[in-house]
Amino acid sequence: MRSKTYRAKTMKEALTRVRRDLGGDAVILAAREVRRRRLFGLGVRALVEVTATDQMPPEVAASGLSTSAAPSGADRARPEGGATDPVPSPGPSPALRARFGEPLSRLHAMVETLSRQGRIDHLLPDLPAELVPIYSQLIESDVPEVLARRLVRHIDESLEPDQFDHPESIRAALCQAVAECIPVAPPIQAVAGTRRVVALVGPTGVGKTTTVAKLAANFKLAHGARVGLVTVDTYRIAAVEQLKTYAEIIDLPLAVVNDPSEMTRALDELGPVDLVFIDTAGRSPRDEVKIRELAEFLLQARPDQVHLVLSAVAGQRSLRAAVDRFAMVQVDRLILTKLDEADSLGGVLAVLGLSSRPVSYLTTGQAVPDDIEPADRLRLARLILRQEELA
Ligand SMILES: Nc1nc2c(ncn2[C@@H]2O[C@H](COP(=O)(O)OP(=O)(O)O)[C@@H](O)[C@H]2O)c(=O)[nH]1
Ligand SMILES: [Mg+2]
Repeated sequence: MRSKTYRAKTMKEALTRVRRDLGGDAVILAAREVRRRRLFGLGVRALVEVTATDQMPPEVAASGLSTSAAPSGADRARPEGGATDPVPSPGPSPALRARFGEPLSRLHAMVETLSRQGRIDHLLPDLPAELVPIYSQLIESDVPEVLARRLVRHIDESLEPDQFDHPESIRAALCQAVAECIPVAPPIQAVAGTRRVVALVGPTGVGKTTTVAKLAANFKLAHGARVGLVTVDTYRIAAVEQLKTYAEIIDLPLAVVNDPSEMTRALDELGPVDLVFIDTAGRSPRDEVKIRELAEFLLQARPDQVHLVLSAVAGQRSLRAAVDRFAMVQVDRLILTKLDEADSLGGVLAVLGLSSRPVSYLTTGQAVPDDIEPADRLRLARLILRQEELA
């Protein structure tokens, strides 16, 4: 048994779609006129909304409005032979179960569906049935409720009535709506003969050093750019060693800066390079003093771009904390790491709205230099919605 809501410009059109979809025995559960504000406030459009089900137990069907003009309400039909059936005691007889078992279980399923729908109706009155699974999918992907509601409302307003019949149109509209929430930036440009300085900042362990290595290797090997590295990650000896190892493998000059006053000299010592990547120490978003210290280093380096590195594995709360605290450093872009490890990406979507900075790169594994790609809003939207797997 299926129950669906249809929207059309006229009642005739709605009933035609009900019959075509659910068959001649379809029963109308509700019909009403809905007024929808058009996008960008371009007036109001009136639509007819009809909720119908394809079949019902006879006694329930008789209380509804059927497209095949079944009697309603008072004219309640008895189930065939119902008057002569003995009243079972204490439980239903096998004969009775055989007769009513299936309609009753269907009725039960319908009540379940309506009750689930009821919960969503409470939050989203007027949401067409076709969009209920979309809302559920967003919630399951950890998209915050407020954002999920905004997205389904947007889809509801932007779809034409006949598109509600096509799940692929709904999926495409959802993907588009999510993609529109994701600002992206073009990849870093290396211009021969002009020194560009790019710094990566972010909490500890999110993948800054690995991402610097991926970017540096790609720019040198794939684009033939002259690349230099600077590390201010001097809190942990191992962290400097980590970048040194990459610098040796990729064959790049590396400067270690222990104090902001050494920055200008260190940059000059790299020689004629087109791109400098600055790797920084991971700062706990709670550690305001260290983030100020980081700001000092960056003030001296005068980077062309600062990318805040965020791990997709982090919970929404820590992502928000990182965005808030690193706002003290002038962040221009976001890099999302560890997409391969994240169970869901809905939290990332919420944080993108909060930060309003565009995403520059996505990283998808530990392999240097392969597991990195320039951010693509449709790809990220499909990943968030699980319409696509990481290759
Ligand atoms: N699965 C996965 N692991 C990553 C990714 N990027 C970095 N890592 C791993 O995360 C760990 C911390 O990375 P690191 O670059 O040292 O982080 P940092 O402290 O921010 O510099 C290392 O084990 C990396 O291999 C990624 O995209 N996916
Ligand atoms: Mg590091």
